[in-house]
Amino acid sequence: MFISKPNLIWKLEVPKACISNVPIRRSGNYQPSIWDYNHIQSLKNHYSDEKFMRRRDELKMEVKIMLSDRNMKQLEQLEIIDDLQRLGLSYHFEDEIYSILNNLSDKNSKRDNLYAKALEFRLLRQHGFNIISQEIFDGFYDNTTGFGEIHHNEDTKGMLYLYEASFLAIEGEKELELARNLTEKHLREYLADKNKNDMDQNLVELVHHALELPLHWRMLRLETKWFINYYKKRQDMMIPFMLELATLDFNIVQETHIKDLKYVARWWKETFLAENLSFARDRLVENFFWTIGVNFLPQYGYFRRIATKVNALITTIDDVYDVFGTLDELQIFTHAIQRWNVKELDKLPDNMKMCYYALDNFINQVVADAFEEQGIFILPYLRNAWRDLCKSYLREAKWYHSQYIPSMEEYMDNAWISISAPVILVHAYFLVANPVNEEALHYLENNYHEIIRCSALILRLTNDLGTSLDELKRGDVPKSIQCYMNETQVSEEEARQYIRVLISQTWKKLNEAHELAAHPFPKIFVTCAMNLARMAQCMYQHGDGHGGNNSTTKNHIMALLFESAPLGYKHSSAEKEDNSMV
Ligand code: 0FV
Ligand code: MN
Ligand code: MN
Ligand code: MN
Ligand code: MN
Repeated sequence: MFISKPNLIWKLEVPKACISNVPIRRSGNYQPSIWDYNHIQSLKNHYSDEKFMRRRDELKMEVKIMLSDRNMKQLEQLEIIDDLQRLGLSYHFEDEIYSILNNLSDKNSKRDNLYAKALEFRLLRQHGFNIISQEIFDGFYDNTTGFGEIHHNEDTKGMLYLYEASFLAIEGEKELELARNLTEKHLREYLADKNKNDMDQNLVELVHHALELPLHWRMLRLETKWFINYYKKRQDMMIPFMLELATLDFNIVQETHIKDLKYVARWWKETFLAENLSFARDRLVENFFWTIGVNFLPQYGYFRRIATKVNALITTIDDVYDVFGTLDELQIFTHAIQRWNVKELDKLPDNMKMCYYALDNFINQVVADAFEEQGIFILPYLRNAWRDLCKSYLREAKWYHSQYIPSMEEYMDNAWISISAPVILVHAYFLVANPVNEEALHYLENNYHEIIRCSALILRLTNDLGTSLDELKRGDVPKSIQCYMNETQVSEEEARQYIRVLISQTWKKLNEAHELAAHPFPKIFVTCAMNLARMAQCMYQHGDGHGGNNSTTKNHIMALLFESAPLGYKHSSAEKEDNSMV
């Protein structure tokens, strides 16, 4: 077989150190921010009025009454839970949902249709119930014919739900892997069907959406915005008060997000980092968008504010290493961070000093807040995470400057740290856990927990798929795709396919880590870690959604932050003023 030779595009010239003491620096070629500071600060509040809160409480009560109806069929209850989750409302009904699912799992249900089984399986797994896939699909799966029988029935809805359920698999669940392949094939054929016009258009749309990205990998808030619209069209299977609640709740929560955004935009302006480190990405709104993906819940405003600062500092310091610094400077900077010693900064350019100070000030403030709030001293944990990150950045810088191409293993070993997920999640832990747990601290220090590692791997691999071509053009270390090509002599497309397989496998490990992490981590932290992986899928699905000013991210940000969900005829006064940015 002919194996195409990899195209060694990453072997670019490394600029010679200096000419007359002025270092030659790379350029990130990053475009300025597309978001206007004054516009952000001028955004108006529409949903703070008491009447909206009162209406929301009434509607919540209606849902609670519905969920407690003992005459409702179990399948109907499951469908409502699924809808509540997709509508972004489940956080209001956690106790009710838990109690319904808990009663189910005791009963070891005997559902006779695939759709119902798959839905039940997905919901139970999502909520951490220990459920064995072989058992639940017993009767549909056969050791010799696999899921072959159902293919015959052309049960597309069942296929779709089994497809979505298959993403909850953990390693070694062979039948779910087969199920995924089989259902995906069926669903693709279904979409390719020429008689599409005669088909149920709502189902067509849902299948299309699922094949674009499975539900389990989706960023919840964008799914909510999409699903509200979809739900509206589902006339016969739509409960009007749930639609009204979802719409109203989306808009109320959006306003708390806007408040957080205004705050972080002011902070960012006051750091002057964008002006003084003009080579770096000025991506405050995008950095904030990540935090909504990780935790959108309205009561976690402090989380989003601090997490946005973390993201902004990461994005800037990553560019110091990848674009701006000479190897000498980066060594000095890294050393100063290792010892947390300002005196070592003397020889550095002023903007790198500023960067150090911005980081130091930021950490000190978070440490002071935590001390005031919980009486704990978290400085060592935060500093330690940044030390690890900077060390991994320096390692890549050394590879780049010596034109070294690491093996895949060597690369990955460093790359899950250099993608910054450990820094993000160590901070996240202290921002959501109250009180902190001694055992959890151990997994944040010298021995990152599996849930952090898996989330980090997905962030790294999706980032490499989305950003590596631009990175190589500007001059950067070979990323996973290139390391793999170099090691195995496969083509770029084959290497990309391999990375996609790795991502799928890592999701299975992440699903398993989700169970493992339930002790000692609080549920909200585990959710944040999973959501970081989901956010990565969202950001890098169509190229570099973070740094590249791409229109997908712009549209997503518009939909979540600057465009409200249209209410029906009620309360329309709140929508008169348009917040749109463009
Ligand atoms: C850097 O991107 C960057 F912004 C990261 C690490 C994405 C995730 C971070 C945030 C949530 C802010 P880039 O592709 O330049 O990262 P690498 O590690 O490939 O240089
Ligand atoms: Mn970079
Ligand atoms: Mn980097
Ligand atoms: Mn990258
Ligand atoms: Mn989309």
